[in-house]
Amino acid sequence: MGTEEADGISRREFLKGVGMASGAAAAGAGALSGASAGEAWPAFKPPADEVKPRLSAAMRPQQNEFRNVMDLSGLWQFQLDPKGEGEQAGWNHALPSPRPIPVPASWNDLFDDAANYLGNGWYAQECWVPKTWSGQKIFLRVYSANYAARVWLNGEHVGDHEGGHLPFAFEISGKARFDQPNLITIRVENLQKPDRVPPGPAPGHGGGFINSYPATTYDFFPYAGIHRQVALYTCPATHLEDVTVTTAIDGQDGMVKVRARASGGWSGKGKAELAPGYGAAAGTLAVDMNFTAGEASAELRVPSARFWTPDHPHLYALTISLLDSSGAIDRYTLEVGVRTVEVRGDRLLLNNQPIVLRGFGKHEDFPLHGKGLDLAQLVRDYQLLKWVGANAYRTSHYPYSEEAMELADRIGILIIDEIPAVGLNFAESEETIHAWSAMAQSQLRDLIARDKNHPSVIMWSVANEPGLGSPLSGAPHKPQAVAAGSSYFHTMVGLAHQLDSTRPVTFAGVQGGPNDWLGLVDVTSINRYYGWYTEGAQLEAATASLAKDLDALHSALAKPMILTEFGAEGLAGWHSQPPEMWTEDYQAELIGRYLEVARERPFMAGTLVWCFADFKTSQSIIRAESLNSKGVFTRDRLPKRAAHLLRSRWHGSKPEGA
Ligand code: GCB
Repeated sequence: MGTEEADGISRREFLKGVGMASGAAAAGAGALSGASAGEAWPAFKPPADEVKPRLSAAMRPQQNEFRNVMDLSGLWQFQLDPKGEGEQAGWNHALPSPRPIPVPASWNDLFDDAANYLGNGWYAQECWVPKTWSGQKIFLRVYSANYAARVWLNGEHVGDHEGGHLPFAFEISGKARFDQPNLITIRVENLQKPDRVPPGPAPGHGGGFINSYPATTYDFFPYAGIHRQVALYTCPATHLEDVTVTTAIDGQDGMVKVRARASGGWSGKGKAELAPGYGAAAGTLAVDMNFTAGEASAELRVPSARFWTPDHPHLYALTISLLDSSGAIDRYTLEVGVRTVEVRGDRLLLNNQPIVLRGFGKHEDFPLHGKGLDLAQLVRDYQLLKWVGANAYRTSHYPYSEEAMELADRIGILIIDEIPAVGLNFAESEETIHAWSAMAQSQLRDLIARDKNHPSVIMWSVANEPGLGSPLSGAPHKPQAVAAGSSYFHTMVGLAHQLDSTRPVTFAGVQGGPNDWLGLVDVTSINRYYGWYTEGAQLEAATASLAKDLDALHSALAKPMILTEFGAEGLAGWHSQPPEMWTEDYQAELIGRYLEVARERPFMAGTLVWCFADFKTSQSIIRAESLNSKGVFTRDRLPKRAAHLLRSRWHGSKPEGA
């Protein structure tokens, strides 16, 4: 749930508010408050870094005959800096008393003194750069560091980045040495700052999410550290800086449209080749490209194309080459799925057919690794998604790894791809909201730049449960806060459409939140907890409220609708008959009833259970074992009763079946 404590509301008021809220949200559904986008609210400016083109961090490094990648995953040196003295004391040259740490991994589960630590953590690693790389452009890429990083090479500052979950890169050509090892130092800082996205609790409201410790505005543990790989990579002096692929369907044929950008405004010849399957020799279909002032585009017609669907996730291999008189000078290959996504009336269409998303909200979360990339866990999770009959999930509440996206393309999972805008409360000060908007716009640009070519990505989500204070209290919405949120969504949805006209945009709305904001997106996504946070133990009343709420929203907004969250805590091994709250039986019963309400409504384009697996949270009075136990799998991925129920409902359902 939302940001009650951040809004200065005590636990007692929160619980009272929840009690008062029975049916309040349902009764309010359908009523637009009248505050329109931007009303009484100054328009948001783009962040300052938008004026310069983004560095090629978005293009995932790859190894081929022109490009190199050196993955620096492994044991690094590590030191906490609770006094914040490292920079002044010259730790960028050497850590005074380091211990070993794996990269990637969160630091929290590894060292007792780092468990709840908020502050700076320093990483250091030495590496050789091969002489054969001289003359090429060399970059240092950090695939994700939560939540801010400062980077040095051989003691020299090379760049800063704020925000977790997305890659960033700095050019180090001319700085890397070839005759001795290079020292990379990265200072990671995980403070919960109120003006960041995601924000920490506002000053004076230190309790965070229901007095959680460490205090957060959101309901997951603030794992920190270098969460994904660190790599050095190269590009030739003239190289591809960006490739955008969009696809269309023309009868039986697929159309693959490619736009590419070469560095330095380069002009010359290029080639786009499409091979029938990943790993097949290139060259089955080819078209010439002409780069002028760095830009080129091309279109390939794929006769009798195999269209990408979750059941048949067929991928083609697209290779773009830059050519000079001697032949190729750079090359980049990516997997392409030919498919279309469209919102038509109140239906969501994939390849012109209605599609219903069946799946979950997830987390990147696992014991010991925390939010650190764990490929074994990723593969297992996707096996379990298939086992349970899911075809989709939302990357709640931040972007997941590039491998997660790649695997979703390959095995056929649809993704609602979300920026880390969780815990935003539009009753905060104007200054804070402007800071959020700038950071969220930047994150949206980075996310779309990184993930735009994945067929698995079906829509962008620009926030989770933006709030106005205490959403369930039934208190009237403050018009100024509604207007601030409307302006935020107006800006974010407009930006997403401008950057990618091929996918719908949404956000996951909180129960009791204003409908004005939902009116600004393409697909109505709502999180609902009737039967848990409201009308607990009363499943008849809960499902009646749900049905009323869905119908009212549909008649007000007339768009496809997705339940992006619903669920109940199910403590593994707890049972009761009749089903009582906190048992596996109650969890399964509630989920089953929600699915029935959704199935009766053709405008329902998806049911995403909250959530896939139990996950770690900060400590608080509502999270036993510091876990949110709404997973249908345990944290170590064992199925609860709800998982079996979902498997029996979802397996073999038709694409349009809930
Ligand atoms: C929500 C949030 C999610 C929480 C969930 C809960 O609405 O979006 O982050 O974990 O509720 O279980 O309270």
